Order: sequence, then structure tokens, then C-alpha cells
Amino acid sequence: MDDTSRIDKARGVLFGLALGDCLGAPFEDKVGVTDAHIVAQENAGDPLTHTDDTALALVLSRHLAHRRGDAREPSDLVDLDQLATEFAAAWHAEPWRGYGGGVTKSFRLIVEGTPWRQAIRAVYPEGSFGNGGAMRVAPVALVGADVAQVAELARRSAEVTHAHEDALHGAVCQAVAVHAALALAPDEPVRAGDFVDTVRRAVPSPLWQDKLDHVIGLVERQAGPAEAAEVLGNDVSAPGSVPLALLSFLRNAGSPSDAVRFAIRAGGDTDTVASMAGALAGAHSGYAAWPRNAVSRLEAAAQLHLYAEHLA
Ligand code: F2R
Ligand code: MG
Ligand code: MG
Repeated sequence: MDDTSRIDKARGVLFGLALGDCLGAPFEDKVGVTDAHIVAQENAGDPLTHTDDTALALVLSRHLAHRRGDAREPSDLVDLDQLATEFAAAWHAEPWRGYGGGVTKSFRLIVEGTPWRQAIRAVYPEGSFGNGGAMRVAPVALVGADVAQVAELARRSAEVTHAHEDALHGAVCQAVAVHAALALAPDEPVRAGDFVDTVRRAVPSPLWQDKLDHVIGLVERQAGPAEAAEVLGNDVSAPGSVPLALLSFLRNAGSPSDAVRFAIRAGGDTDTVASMAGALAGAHSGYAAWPRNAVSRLEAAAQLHLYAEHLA
């Protein structure tokens, strides 16, 4: 892949993540949302304001970009102590971005001086299984050289807030899927079975294998958003949202706006599912495939361009 294509795909990932978040946020937990409602949002004149999903993805992008020059081992790209501090500082600067209840308490403890390993177990002793690790993980797919590196970086980027194994599997699932989508040419059809098999090998857990089996079944019978949400879930947990994002992409491969709209019409945690679907669709189709009017209105557009160029 030449430099221009690599940068276009990196922009596709980060702008897709942010666009899905911004377009999905107004529809969280709303029922009866149609394509017409979402298209009106895409074409409105207002700036598009992001939530915690994009805010933390920007922090992770900056972290990876800064560490790139110094890292001796690929795993050095994520410094756990530093990343935990940077995430907590982002929450402290903008607590109104719509953060989850558990992570809010953890970030407050970290800002007050509690070591992060202790802070993230203070709320849920078994760790959070929320989708916060997965929603922000896409930038690691831009810097990991292969599936093993991407999976390791995904786990490291997630474990500073999410200790539950399902949250870590969710981050790995999303990051490996973005990595696999980046490897496909924009005009290359996505073979859902092969694609899901790549992801499947990275998440060796009965629950996740079952979820991925359902994804394949739903692709085969061309399920719509309502059935997809009923079978896979559409909530703030990692297992209840990451598979739905993957399905939204696979059901609309080659048409990024439709992938985001499908995710939003599935309801529930719409900012996060649409954001993860957007990152996947942008990884496959590239920045050029996103509607210019909408991406130019993203409040973080300048930072997204900068980090995409750094990480590409
Ligand atoms: N939280 C939201 N949206 C709803 C609230 C918006 C706003 N704050 C408001 O008040 O209106 N969106 C964002 O949160 C999700 C990412 O969450 P994250 O970062 O994983 O946070 P957390 O708090 O760790 O987990 C989220 C919820 O999952 C449940 N949960 C997690 N682990 C649990 C456990 N071990 N036991 C029981 N419950 C657990 C809790 O309900 C957590 O609050 C994204 O959707 C992002 O957009
Ligand atoms: Mg959010
Ligand atoms: Mg959300």
C-alpha cells in the first residue's frame, strides 16, 4: 500500500470512529429511529460534538504518536501508568462528555492519587465489563504490525480502566477487526466468514465464540438492525455491543454511511456501536468514502487529521 492510501485509510478509521460517535449520540436509547432522522443529523449545519468515545480515542492516538519514536519493543507503545494518568486527566478536563458511571469513579480516584490498579477495582472488584476499552481502541490497529501485536496493544490500552476479561476480549475483537479491514483494498469484497475467522482466533472464549457464530448467522440471513440487536445485544457491555458493531460493518461492507446508520437504527448504546462500526467501515473504505459535509463539521477534525498522519 502506498503512503497516500495508508493515510486515507488511517483517516478513514479515526474519522469513522468520531463520526459514528457524534451521529449516534443524540439517538442513545431512542426507539423508532429511521434513516431519515440520521440523514437529517448528517446534513445539519451545526458542529458535530463528540462524547467520551472519541475523547479517549484522541488520548490514545496522542499517546501512541508520542511513544512511537522511543519504543524499543512493540508493547512499549503503550505505557500503562502514563496512559491511565492521561485518560483520567481527559475525564477531569471534560467530565461532561458522557462517561460511564464506573469509570467516572475510577478516574476521580486516580486524579486524587489512588494507583490505577486499585482505582479500577474499587467500583467493580471483578473489573468493569463495559465497552469503554473497545470504543477507543481502533488507533492501535494503525500501529500494530500484525494480529498478535494489535491484540497485545489492545489489551494493554484497555486494562488501565477495564480489568474484566470480557472487556479485554471486546477491545481485542474490535482492534483485530479494524486491522483486518485495513488490509483489504477499498474495492475488495469482504468475505464475512474469513473475516470473522480472523477475529475468532484472537478471542478464545466460549461467550465470544458464540457471539461470533451469531454474527455469521445474521449476515447469512441478511438480518436487519432490530433482529441484530435482539440476538447480539445493544448495551454498554463489551459483549453486548462489539459484535453488533462488527455485524453493522459486515452487513454494509463498502457503504460506510449505511454501516453507521444500521448501528444507530439498532438502538441502545448508539454512539458507541456506531463509532465502532464507523472505525471498521472507515478502515475498509477509507476517508474518501465519508460524506465531506459531515466529516468537516466534526469538532475534532484538525486533531483527527494530525493523528491519522502520525499513525498511518
Ligand atoms: N455511559 C454512557 N452513556 C450513558 C450515560 C451518559 C451520561 N453519563 C448520563 O448520565 O446521561 N456512555 C459511555 O459509557 C460506555 C462506556 O462505558 P465504560 O467506559 O466501559 O464505563 P463503565 O462505567 O466501566 O461501564 C459502563 C457500565 O457498564 C456496567 N458495568 C460494567 N461493569 C460492570 C460490572 N462488573 N458489574 C455491573 N455492572 C457493570 C455499569 O452499568 C457501568 O456504568 C459507552 O457507551 C460510552 O458512550
Ligand atoms: Mg459515549
Ligand atoms: Mg456509548
